Amino acid sequence: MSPSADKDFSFPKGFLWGAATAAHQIEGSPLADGAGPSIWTRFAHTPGMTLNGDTGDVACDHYRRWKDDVRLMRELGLQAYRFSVSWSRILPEGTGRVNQAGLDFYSRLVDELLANDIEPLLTLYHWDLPAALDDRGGWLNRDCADWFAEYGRVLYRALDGRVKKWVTLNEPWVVTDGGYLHGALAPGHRSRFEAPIASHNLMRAHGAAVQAYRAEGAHEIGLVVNIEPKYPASDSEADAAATRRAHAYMNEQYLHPALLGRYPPELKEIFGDAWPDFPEEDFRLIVQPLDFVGINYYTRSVTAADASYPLKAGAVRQPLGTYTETGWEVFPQGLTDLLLWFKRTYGDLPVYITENGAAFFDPAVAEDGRVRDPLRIDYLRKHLSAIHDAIAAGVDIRGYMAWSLLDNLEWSLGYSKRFGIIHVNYGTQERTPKDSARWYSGIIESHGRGLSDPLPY
Ligand code: PNW
Repeated sequence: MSPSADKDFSFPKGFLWGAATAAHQIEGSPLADGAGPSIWTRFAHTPGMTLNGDTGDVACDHYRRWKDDVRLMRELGLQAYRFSVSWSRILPEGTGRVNQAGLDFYSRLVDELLANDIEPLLTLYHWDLPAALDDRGGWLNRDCADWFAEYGRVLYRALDGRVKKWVTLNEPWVVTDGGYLHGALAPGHRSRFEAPIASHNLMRAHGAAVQAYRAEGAHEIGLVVNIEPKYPASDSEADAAATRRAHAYMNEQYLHPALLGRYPPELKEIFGDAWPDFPEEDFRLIVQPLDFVGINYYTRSVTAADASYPLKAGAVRQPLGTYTETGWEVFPQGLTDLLLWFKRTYGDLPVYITENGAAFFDPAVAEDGRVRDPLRIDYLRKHLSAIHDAIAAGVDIRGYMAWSLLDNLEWSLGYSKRFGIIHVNYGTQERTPKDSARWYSGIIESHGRGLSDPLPY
């Protein structure tokens, strides 16, 4: 479980070591060069929606500093970089007219990555829907499947020769739970009735984009989900049932339709009269063969029944647990458990860990130029060890992307949470690799063997 000196940390040949970001969280300049607004630009500019009114207008200024950022990746020895494309830079109205300048930005970025031997993993949708499409109902409109496939096609045609790993959606669960059920994320709706419709349409859009890829593309495409194991808080019947529901809601709601062509029965129980009977033919669109699944892992939850709130059973705080700045328990064993569950349930599909990391309180850049973040090193090390355990148990894991390359905009929490392995000074935009980045760089260089070395502090 925990890294230890006597363990042989060999990782499969070709295992890819990288880091991840998302467009809205790092780019800034959201309306530059003919881009249209996204729902996140609107949301952040609505009073009260984000902490301190923080917006993505500047973020990490990556839109202008991309070349320096690729140089930093190279200096750290990253082999892969997962990023997302902002849909409304490519199609300012969401469909129709293509904005060449937007396409050029990503095309240059991809060229620069390849010139530095860094493999691009491109995510089509990391939450920044074009505002023009939200005006047409956004993910509540069934046409979104066609809109998304059209957008995908533009990118496949422009980049598939150079980008070989594609992701349709990042975390449909967060899009729906945050955007349509609880309203903490754009577009900020709160409706038990909208949530299942948005979820279902996201999955139809995923299916349509994969279908379009098979016609245009020659490499690999997959789906990225955030999942976390649910453990019952006690051995009571009620907690067991709540745990089953929580598991279906977060872990099976998207993987079941995408890989098995059906929803878990608990969803009807959870949503009650808000759960529609979806047309059978929709599942034929949704269940497309995938080349891989991306798993984003941050935490677990210990689940207790909560009669007043059946939609989201209460997560029980662990008195002896270690918690990150976002209030998530550090629980590496959960990642091994989850990966084994994935293999048992869905079979031998290749898996990438497409996000894993933690926000901790980091000290300022010290006089010697270092940012000492031992808790983050400990977090990454234990999770890499947990991944190694899953590989040893036969799960086909092909790579690991640390979240995140840079400190960045944590959505409605603004700039208050730092997940980066590289520190960003938001006043000067100066980047400083934290101790965790230097440590990770050594792990990459040793292809994981360095996990058994003593920690550098
Ligand atoms: C992911 N949850 O979001 C996103 O893909 C990133 O953009 C984000 O910055 C990162 O994790 C850190 O938050 C999540 O509540 C948000 O389970 C919420 C959850 C999971 C992932």
